[in-house]
Amino acid sequence: MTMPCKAGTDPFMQQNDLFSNTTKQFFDLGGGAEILYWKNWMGAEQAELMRQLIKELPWQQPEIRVAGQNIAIPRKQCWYGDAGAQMHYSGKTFLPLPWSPLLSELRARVVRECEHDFNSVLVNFYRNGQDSVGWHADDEPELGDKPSIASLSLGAKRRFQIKHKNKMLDKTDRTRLNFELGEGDLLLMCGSIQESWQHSIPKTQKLVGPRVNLTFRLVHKY
Ligand SMILES: O=C(O)CCC(=O)C(=O)O
Ligand SMILES: [Mn+2]
Repeated sequence: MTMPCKAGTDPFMQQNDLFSNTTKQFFDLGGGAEILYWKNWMGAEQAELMRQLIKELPWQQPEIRVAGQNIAIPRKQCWYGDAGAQMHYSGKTFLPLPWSPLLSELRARVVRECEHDFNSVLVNFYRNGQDSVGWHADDEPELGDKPSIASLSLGAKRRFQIKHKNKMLDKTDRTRLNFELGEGDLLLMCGSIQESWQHSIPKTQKLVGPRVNLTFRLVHKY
């Protein structure tokens, strides 16, 4: 069953909250692929939250196998979740760390806002412009059909690019979108987006500060 970003969301709605800087926008990418985007979802507290996460999380830089070689991923990361919410990618299994009070509270806030359930979070730490994540879709089998994934970005703004998997379609403007994500922005990907689109955070030569991104996911246990 296709799970829309939010039942009854008007595709053209743009809603400004008078009491905060948050702006909410809905993007219908066609074919059932959807994005909900809350710019400035989190206020000034986001900077302190990022500092705390950078200081307290047990960051790792795992190696993955690319073209027959072991290569360290170009960023640091941690995986937290309910017991059994394991992730597999690039031939590796990642066991979740148990929720810390801070991450657990953050999950509750994201679940409430997105109206979707999440039992795990992948936390990525981009130290500078040379850290990145290549083109990919979050389409691991344990995420099930049409997974909803909520992405919270703290710290420096970085370009989040999305493109259609169909290379012919990708040649037209309509099938590429960029978001500058950081400083407390929240973005929810849902519907068929992981089937037909890919996303990435490219490296940049610009001098950029640290950024922490948290992608909340619902892992189906086997
Ligand atoms: O850092 C981001 O905004 C994206 C991270 C991402 O795509 C992932 O962890 O799968
Ligand atoms: Mn991703």
